[in-house]
Amino acid sequence: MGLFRSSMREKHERSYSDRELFRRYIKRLASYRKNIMLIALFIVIQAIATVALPALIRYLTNELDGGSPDLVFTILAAAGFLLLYIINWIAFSLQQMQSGKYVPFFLEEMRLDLFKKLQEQDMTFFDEYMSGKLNSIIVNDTLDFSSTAILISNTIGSIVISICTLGIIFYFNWILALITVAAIPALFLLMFLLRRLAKRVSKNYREAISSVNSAMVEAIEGIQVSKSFGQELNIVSQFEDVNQNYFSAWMKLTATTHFWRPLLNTITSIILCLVLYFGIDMNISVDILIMFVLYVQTFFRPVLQLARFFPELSAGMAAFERILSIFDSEPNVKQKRNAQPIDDIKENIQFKNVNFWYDRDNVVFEKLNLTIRKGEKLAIVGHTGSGKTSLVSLLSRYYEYQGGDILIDEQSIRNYTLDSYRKLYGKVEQDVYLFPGSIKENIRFGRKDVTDEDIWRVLDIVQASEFVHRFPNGLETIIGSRGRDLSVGQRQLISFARAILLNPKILILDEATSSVDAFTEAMIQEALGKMLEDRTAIIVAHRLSTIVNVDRIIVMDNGAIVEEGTHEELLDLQGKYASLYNQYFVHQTLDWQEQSYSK
Ligand code: M5T
Ligand code: MG
Repeated sequence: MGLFRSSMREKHERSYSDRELFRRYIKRLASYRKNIMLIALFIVIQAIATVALPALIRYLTNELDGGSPDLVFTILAAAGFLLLYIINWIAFSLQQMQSGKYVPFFLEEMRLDLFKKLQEQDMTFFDEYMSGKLNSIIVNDTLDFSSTAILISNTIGSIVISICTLGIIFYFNWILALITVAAIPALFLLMFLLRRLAKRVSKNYREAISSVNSAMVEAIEGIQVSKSFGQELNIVSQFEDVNQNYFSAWMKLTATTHFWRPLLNTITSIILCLVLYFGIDMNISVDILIMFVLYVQTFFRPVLQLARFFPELSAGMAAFERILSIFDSEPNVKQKRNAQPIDDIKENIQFKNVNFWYDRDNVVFEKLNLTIRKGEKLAIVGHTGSGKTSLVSLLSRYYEYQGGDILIDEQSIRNYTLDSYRKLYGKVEQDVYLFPGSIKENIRFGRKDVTDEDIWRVLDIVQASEFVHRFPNGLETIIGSRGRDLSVGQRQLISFARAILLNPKILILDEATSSVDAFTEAMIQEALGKMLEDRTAIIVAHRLSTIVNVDRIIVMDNGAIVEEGTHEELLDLQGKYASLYNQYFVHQTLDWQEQSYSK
């Protein structure tokens, strides 16, 4: 499957026993028991009206047999029919109305719960779940699962109809009644056995549709890369594979869930033939025989519904299993039960013998030690992949570390409430993400107490008010997803403003490697100077202009801090920093640029 192979990988998967699934299913439905009972009641009313019909027909046949009926009788009989149909119709409409109210509610509640659960997760979860798959669970699986929500009501209704019909036919002729029920045990056994197959094919189907979603999302995310490499056709053909896989999973699902329908109809027909044959053989009266034939049909309709219960439930459960796997994903990053709030840093931040890995096979930090004083401006430099982003991600509690501890004022950061802890930080990510919406909303980011003046003030601080003013709609300018309508530098300034608005005690900046033009560079530099005032700042630095101005630079190599000091001190060391400087940073000095232009 080439590029999309990983989108077809289902990690984080859990499986549940049928019992466990059913228990959780019932629990989920518990708060809707009133609706379920009401729907079942309307089904039962329909059932009674339906069950009464053959009896009425039998009565009529009996009367007609005796000679020409009088007018009153005919009118009464017609009225009886009409009444039964009207009752049926009203009960059916009420049942539909109830389902129409409750199923969307059920769906909405489940989607909301899932969405909340996603927000609780830390980054490990999002590294493992592709966004396409999550999208598929929240949109498709919940929709399919919610269709099982009325399964229970249908089943209750069906049980009641079957029992009523059974009682009536046994009352009239127990031999014919026995013939009628003879096939039932076999039918149920078949359906019970089918449930595993149904669950398996449904599960494959769900995985296939989620792969299509993931592939679609990844392909759109990567569209620029595909275009720049002229690989659009190649991507299409790889998508075709994923799509083909979905197609065959779908075919299997349809085949499994539908092949038994004609089978069940055949069984009903055979039973009908047998009832007719033995009925005639036993010489029973025509009216009873007609009634019996009608009751066999009335009886089998709910039985078919009941028999479908297992395969339908299993198919729904395949969706439910995926939904539960999200509900049951416990975030790794958790606050301790008696966690305390924190509102400022008094002394320092300490990394003590911190061990960390994303993946057990690739350890990022082993016994990492670092102390950052309050108010210090610290720069982290190092080759790509040396662990700079990982260090600040740990501090932001995106990931849980596996060994050692990170302390603020001698207290483990795990002892602080997550909410208050995260409020200490303002963070500008390496890969700036802006939401599709107005510039104002992106900076304000949900905070209600922020006025336009506040926003202009932070835009001033980060030197961005000028370009925002130039947009005809100013703060209300709508930017595309990921901020596509802005230049890279502009996006960065907006994300600076967003971070500064929070007035954080600690500012974390993961500079993007992409170089901006000299003018923006100067703007960012000036913005930075103001942003860092009176704060503790940790900057993953890619710009010379940033590193020369900080209090201390640490040099990372392969997950370890190998050197530290100021720019001059480190240059004098003639070690790792000096070589990094000569590789990266020297190109950014004015001297170097003047030299190279004059050549
Ligand atoms: C440090 C690995 C990566 C590297 C090491 C983000 C991330 C990193 N890694 C993972 O296995 N999974 C992940 O999700 O961790 O990576 P880093 O901290 O991102 O490095 P950096 O910030 O110094 O690099 P750069 O390129 O941003 O300058 O071995 O494989
Ligand atoms: Mg990085």
